[in-house]
This record gives sequence, C-alpha cells and structure tokens, in this order.
Amino acid sequence: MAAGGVAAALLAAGALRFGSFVLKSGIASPVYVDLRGLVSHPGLLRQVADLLFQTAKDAGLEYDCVCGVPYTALPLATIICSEKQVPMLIRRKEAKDYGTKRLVEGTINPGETCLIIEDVVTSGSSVLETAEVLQKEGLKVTDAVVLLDREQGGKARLEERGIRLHSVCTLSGLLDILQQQGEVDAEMVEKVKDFIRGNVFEPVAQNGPAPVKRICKELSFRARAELPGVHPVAARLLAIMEKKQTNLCLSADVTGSKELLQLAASLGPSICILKTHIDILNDFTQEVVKELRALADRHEFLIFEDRKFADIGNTVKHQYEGGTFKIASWSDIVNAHVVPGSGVVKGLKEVGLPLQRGCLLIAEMSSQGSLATGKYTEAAVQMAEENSDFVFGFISGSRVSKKPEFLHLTPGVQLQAGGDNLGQRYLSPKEVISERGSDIIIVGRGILSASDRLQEAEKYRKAAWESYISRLGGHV
Ligand code: 5BU
Repeated sequence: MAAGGVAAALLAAGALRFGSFVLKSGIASPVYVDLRGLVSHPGLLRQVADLLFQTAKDAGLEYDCVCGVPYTALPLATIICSEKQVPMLIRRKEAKDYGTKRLVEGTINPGETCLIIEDVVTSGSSVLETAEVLQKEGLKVTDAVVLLDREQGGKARLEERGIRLHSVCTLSGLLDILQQQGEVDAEMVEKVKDFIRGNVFEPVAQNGPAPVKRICKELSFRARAELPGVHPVAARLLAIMEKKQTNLCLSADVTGSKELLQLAASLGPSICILKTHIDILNDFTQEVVKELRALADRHEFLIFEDRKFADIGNTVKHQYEGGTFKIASWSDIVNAHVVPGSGVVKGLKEVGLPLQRGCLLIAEMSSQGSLATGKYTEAAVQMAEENSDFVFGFISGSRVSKKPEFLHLTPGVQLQAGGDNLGQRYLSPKEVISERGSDIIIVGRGILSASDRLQEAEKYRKAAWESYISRLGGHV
C-alpha cells in the first residue's frame, strides 16, 4: 500500500495514537487520529499531499479545481494546487456568522468539476457539507480523495449522495502495515478492528442534510465504569448497577422516618439508588440519615437527595453543607437546576468535591408544560461538560448527551402509562431505557402504592434491566 512509507511517520508525529481515548462524539476508542499537527512536519505534510494527488491520478480523476475540507485539509490542498498548478477554492466555515460573506473564496466557474481533499473520513459528514456548499455554487462534485478512511460507513454514505471516495489507505490497512513494521502488537490490531466493526455509521437515504445514525455497539455499564476520566461517583454507581443487575432508583417519598428506613432495608437489594426528599420527613433527625447511610453501605446503593438547588452559588453552598439537614454529609448525589447559571454548580462543587460527591443537572422535567426544553436543555448539557469534575449526569426524559461518562436518570416512570392530577406524566421502563436511551428509572408511587412493595420493585427492576440488555443487543 502506498501509505507504507508514511504509516510510521504518522505515528511518530503523534497524528495516529493507540491507547484509550474518548472521542468528541463521546465514544471510547482505542485509536485516535488527528492530522491537525501535520503542519509542524513539513516533510510529512508534503508526502501526504503527494499521496493524495497520486491516488486521484491512479483513479483517473479529471477535475478543474480542488477544494480542501476546512481546516486540516487546507494546507494539503494548497500544496497540491501549488505544485500541480491547479486552481484552488477555499470553503469558509464561519461565513454564516457574518451573514453576507461569501461561502467559497476563489473563482467559481459554474459547471466545472471540483475535487474534494480530506484528511480523515469517519461518517463522511464533513465531506458532504463541503460538497453541498460547492454544488450550491454550481460546481460538479463527484469525487473526494482522503488520506485515511476509518471504514465506519463514510464511503457508503458518500456514495449514496453521488460522491465516490478514494482513500490512500484504510484504517485496517494502516494497522496491518504498522503490525508488519512492528509498531503495534496483534492485540491492539484486533482491538481497533473490533472497534471499527462496532462503530459504523449507517447510510441514511433522504434529502437534505444527512443526520448521522450510528449503529454503535452500546457500551455496557461495566465498560462505562472503566472509561478513562469517568467521575468516581458514576464509576461506583455503574459498578453497583452491573453487580446487582439493577438500574432502578427508588423515589422514597414517604413522610415518616421509620417507613423510610424500612423501605431502605427491604428494597435495598433491588435498587442502585435511593432518592430522598429529606424535607418532607416530619420527624427528621441526624440519627435517621446515619441509619440510612449504614443501610446504603450494607445493601450497596447510593443516596440521592433530590434537593434541586436553584439559587446563587453562595446560597446553595450553605444549603448543601449546613442547616438542619447537612445534606453533603450523607448524600452521595444531589441535583441542581441550571436556571441560575454555572454559579450554582460552582457553589455546590466547593462543598461536594472534597467529599467526593457527585451532582446531576436537571436538563428536562417529567411534568406537563415543563420549560426545560430545547436551548435550556442544551445549556444544561454544556454546563455539565464544563463541570465534569463534579457533574456526572442528568435528570432528563431521554439521553441528552452522547458522552458515555454521563448517566441519565429519568423520573415519571410507571408500568402503566398516564399521569397524576398535578401534572406528572409517566412513561414505561421500556420506553425510557430502550427507546429514549436513558440509564436509570426513578420510580416512586408506582412502587409505593403497591400492596407488596418488594414484589413491585422487582417488577420494575426486571423491566428496566431487560430493556437495558435489549438495548445492548442482548449482549453484556
Ligand atoms: P412518582 O411517584 O414516581 O411520580 O415520583 C417521582 C419523583 O421524582 C418525585 O420525588 C419527584 O419529586 C421527582 N421528580 C419528578 O417526578 N420529575 C422531575 O422532573 C424531577 C423529579 Br427533576
């Protein structure tokens, strides 16, 4: 393969790395490819440009101009165009921010053929975006040349849109070369090939911008517990879930401490989290939470005080640490609304981080007419990403973040659909876990109003766990 000469050089330049990475999409990957740094290796940059040109030539491509997909492929296209004296076009990525600016720089002669140059293709989305912009300007775009095809479905998706993809090398081809050269061992090669097979982007036949539907091997709770950088509370919770085979959180909304402790003792083995509203207890003492803590440790579940902090950082700090309840001293998990801005998380973090506590952000609510939707939900996801040393997930009706380190917990769950007369809306465990991609169901009255609470809790546990297993495709 033509890439034989550059494979080791890419590795040495750090453009190709093997190990354990979390990609921008949130997927854990054993391989990381990033050619942005090639500009610091002019010899290699030129070699790669030559390989791209040669690949186009070998394929017999004819074209009038060349356009590199911004930004990494820009210098590559520049070298080709300069050396081979081919006119170049530059696609602006930022034009939409300025409104009237041109989308493409350079002379456009409608009807001419433009060849696209790219460094790496995964889903094919970046090539498609550039092709669409050029086509709107009246250019013909039928071919793209790429250094590395990650073989994750990009070629098929592009072909479906009338663009042939010519690659200098494929990821598995590159692996074989590196293995022959003794740069990677057989175990890593298998690991990467397994990853490629499990992460394929499905071609989506439709008009307009193509949404990427990923046929992705869902990560198990066990695998997510071991992700690099996963929050310690998330890791502990995921390990408990896997060990006890439960993704059920009991919402222990009772008003007497005796009943609360009885619930924790009898349902403890069936749940991964016990959620409290400690301020509805009419006989609260610190002794109650001490006993609750002991039960949590004995039955291996976490305690989540559903306090929904929603004030400025300085106030929530006091509410979390002090007062009657001293929540931080006994609750593993708390949650917060994002409406005050990131100060709420920063305040809570000052108290919770030293105690190794974790926080969930309320990205969506189960209640009728909730205002936590759209941009608000997106802002919650961003706030979580920016504070991932303390925030490890969300309260939401569905998966709102693709990052597998984040957990999603969903309230408003009952085996029977419907709601209550105060705005609560219910979804089934299957809908929540299998269809909406959440991880943990939060169930209160569905269990509490049953005559046999343990039997009912087991029904919910099994329904949620089976939905998780089916989401994994039947494999653990
Ligand atoms: P239920 O009895 O299963 O309806 O109780 C649901 C619990 O979850 C209850 O404690 C609520 O305070 C909590 N909850 C909710 O129902 N919806 C939300 O959006 C959030 C919390 Br946030």
